[in-house]
Amino acid sequence: MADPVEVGLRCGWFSVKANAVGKLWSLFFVLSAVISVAVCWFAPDWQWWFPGDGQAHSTIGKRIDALFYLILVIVAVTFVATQAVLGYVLWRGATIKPEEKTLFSHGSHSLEVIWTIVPAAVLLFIALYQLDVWAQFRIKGAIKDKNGHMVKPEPVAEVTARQFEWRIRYPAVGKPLPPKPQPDDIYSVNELHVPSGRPIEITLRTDDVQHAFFVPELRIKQDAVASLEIPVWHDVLENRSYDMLCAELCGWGHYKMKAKLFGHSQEDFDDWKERASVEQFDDGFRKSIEEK
Ligand SMILES: [Cu+2]
Repeated sequence: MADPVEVGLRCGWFSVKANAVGKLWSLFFVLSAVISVAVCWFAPDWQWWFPGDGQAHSTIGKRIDALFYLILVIVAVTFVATQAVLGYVLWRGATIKPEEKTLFSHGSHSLEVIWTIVPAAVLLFIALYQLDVWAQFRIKGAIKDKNGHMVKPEPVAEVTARQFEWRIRYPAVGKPLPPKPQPDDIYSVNELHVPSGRPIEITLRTDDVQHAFFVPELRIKQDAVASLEIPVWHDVLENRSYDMLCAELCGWGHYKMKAKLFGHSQEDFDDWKERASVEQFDDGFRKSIEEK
């Protein structure tokens, strides 16, 4: 038969060890919440959040970022509260005295009602709150410019994805974008030029497999689906270039579909089109005749 003194000592040792492990877990859960919040707080300054300089460069992109931050705050508050309760319970369990009574619970009806209704209300709030952003992203009649005015986006180009490049068709200078190719259309490859400061529309197509038009800094992403012509609208708030990518694994050369989107002032856009048109239709012969 085991010596009762020895058994008592052994239980004491185990309970000291269990208490230490309990405290360790408690600190782990609390610290993980503290570290997560600290990282979230500083991440935008460290540019860990979003590509480029961390800012959205389109009106819809700014709204999408605002939604992201709203959801992040809701999730962060829930996470911190959960971790704090978990840490407290573990700490309390690890430091409870042998003479204290342990609390046994077989569930609480009120608590269950609360933690069902509160998340449902939060989800309903997010669903209703984001309706306006979704409408601007997907419903043409709801597009607003940077000043909040309803506008009709101007069709500027047809963007056709193909393995493995972007072919872009613009109308001739001074003409609207024709639905079908015309002899005087202007073409570019892997360079999309658009006027900045107002909503524009591109028609997205694919010649072969499924691709995805993605401009991370504008927060614009749209699949290009075979046999469909999909209108994509957005504005570009600055006159500069942005990475334009394919976000669908479309084949062995998918990595090559890295292109550029250029935002121009109206004047620079018109100049670019003029130059592109002259360059495209110059056969070298006509120019030499004109020079003589
Ligand atoms: Cu691709």
